Amino acid sequence: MTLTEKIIGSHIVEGRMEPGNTIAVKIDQTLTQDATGTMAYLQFETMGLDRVKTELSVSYVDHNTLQEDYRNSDDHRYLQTVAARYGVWFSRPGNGICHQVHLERFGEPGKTLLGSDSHTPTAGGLGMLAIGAGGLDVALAMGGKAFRFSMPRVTGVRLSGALKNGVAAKDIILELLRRESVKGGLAQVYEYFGEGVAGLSVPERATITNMGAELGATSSLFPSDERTKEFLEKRGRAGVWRSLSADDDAVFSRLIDIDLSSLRPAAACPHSPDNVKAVADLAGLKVDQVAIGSCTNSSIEDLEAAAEMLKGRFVHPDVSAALACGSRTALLAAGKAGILDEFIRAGFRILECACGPCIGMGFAPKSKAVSVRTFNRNFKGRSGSAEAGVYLVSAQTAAASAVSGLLSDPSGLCPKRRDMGVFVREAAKFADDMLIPPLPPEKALLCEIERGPNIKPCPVPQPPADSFSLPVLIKVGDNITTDDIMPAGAKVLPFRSNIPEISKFVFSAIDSGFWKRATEAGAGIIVGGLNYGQGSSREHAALAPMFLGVKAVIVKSFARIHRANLINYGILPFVFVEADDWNGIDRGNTLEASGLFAVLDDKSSAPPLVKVFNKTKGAYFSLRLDADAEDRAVLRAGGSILAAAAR
Ligand code: MIC
Ligand code: SF4
Repeated sequence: MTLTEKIIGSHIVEGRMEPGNTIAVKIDQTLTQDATGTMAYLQFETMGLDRVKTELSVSYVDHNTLQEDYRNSDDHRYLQTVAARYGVWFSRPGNGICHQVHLERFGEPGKTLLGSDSHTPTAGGLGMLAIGAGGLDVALAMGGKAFRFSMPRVTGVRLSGALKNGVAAKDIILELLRRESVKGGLAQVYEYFGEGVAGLSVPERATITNMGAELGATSSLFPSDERTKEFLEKRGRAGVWRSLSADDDAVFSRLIDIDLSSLRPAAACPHSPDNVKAVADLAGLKVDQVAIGSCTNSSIEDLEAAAEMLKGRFVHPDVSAALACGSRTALLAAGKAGILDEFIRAGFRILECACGPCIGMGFAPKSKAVSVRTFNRNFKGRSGSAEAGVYLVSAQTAAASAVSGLLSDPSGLCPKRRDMGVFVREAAKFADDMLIPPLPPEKALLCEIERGPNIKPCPVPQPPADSFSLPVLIKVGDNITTDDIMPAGAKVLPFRSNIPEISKFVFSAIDSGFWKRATEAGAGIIVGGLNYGQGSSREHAALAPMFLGVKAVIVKSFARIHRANLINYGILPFVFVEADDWNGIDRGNTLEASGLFAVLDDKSSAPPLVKVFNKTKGAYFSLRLDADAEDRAVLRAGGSILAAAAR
């Protein structure tokens, strides 16, 4: 068996482990962050339970930390009090980015983790099956419901050889993105094995599993071995270690070979993580900004690699450079090891331990800037500056570029690495100081939940009608991200717990007329291409369109989490039977269909296709509802909240 099959096999409660089959697995742990967490806990509250039913649930505050007025602070207070009320750990603002802290403090080999953030698979670096989902699915998991998803195919990635000087784990995942593209991993788990694995530390493995999200994968997984044990021991958690790996005769659905010694430093160029080129081929590009951090590359090992490159040098006068550490523990360790001194001395700006620039919460680049970042996403406009181009690189490449002022290949320039063990052990002693543990049940029951005025109830969709005659509100192409649908950044994030307000920003970055058009029409349809809704797990990309009256989304294919979010909020997810039919539809066309109840009520594995009439063009085309029988029952009820209430 593959390791994926072993972990799923030990948690499966429904379905058969055959690729494409819907399965349900027991969830041991959940995580939420503040930008998705408020909605998740509002939904959890409606379930009427006294306490979460997982082994462990953690609420992190790491995204909305600018606090330019009361709104983010109100959300944080809500999150802290709701955590106290329902038996959830609370990670205070400043403690770090959810994925980094979870890896260091809570991750356990062999367990399952569901998180309301697409980079939850970071914990796969520890041999944990970790999956990203919408907030509502995480709320349901906190309530003890098994998580339903399509059994993924398991793609084996065999690593051989060792990385050369200057080449980092980031370059491994960038190589995979170059080969596979942002949709190459749909419906798959990437499982890493082979002699090259032992040479990678857990934080290096976590960089790779983190960016598996950019491949569109369901998850990514490394074995749990001696390096895993070493990682846990340094953090005083050796007790949770167990040895885990695929069997020698495991059968993978596909095999990818990567010879680590053949890799060179790489960069994902604007505006997609799969637009990967060798740094050497881009060398000399003038750099305006450098940012080191994010949940991808901000472990103590990353900071040490960068600091070694900075020794005796200074940030180039034309470059603005910043460090946002992934966790307070890593920052403390960096302080003890003299690494922080090096960053400060070299002229880096020190930001707080949070997502920060990765999601456009400050440190936006200048117009038309070349911004070099150790992050995982470089979608247009995500940095906060629509005209800036973001290059995704390793910490070594970022540091070398910060001092030279030009995109620089660090090959052969990286000094010998120091062992950070003693500093990590020291810092780990303080790891729990910014974590508030769950209260005992009798005390938790007495906790009052605080709700600020910006926290509005989650809107509930209308049950569907049997037919529709609706205008196409927008037509978009392939690989549309949830950042395109529902932008983030400092202006929009404060409204994550206020759907009426946030809905004004739907598609605003790519079509400023959308909100007005949708509001005037009152209801409508979205038409898109391949891999629609890739990227973030934010359910706001379904919730806000639902609030504006979007009844159906018709595309060539969906990204996994977004399709699930659409179903949760009662929006019909259709795919074209003939992809070319996309060409025949224009914005403003009226599309008509009937007999929807018969499709939704059909219990067979493949219900009938839906025939659609394009009234404007006088043409017919066929659609398939991308929903299995249980999804169809949810859609018939008008989404997961109404479906749960009806049970
Ligand atoms: C992201 O990296 O895009 C985010 C912000 O972390 C999102 C979650 C969100 O939109 O709140 C994600 O990756 O799921
Ligand atoms: Fe935060 Fe960026 Fe990681 Fe998302 S990708 S969790 S915004 S650091």
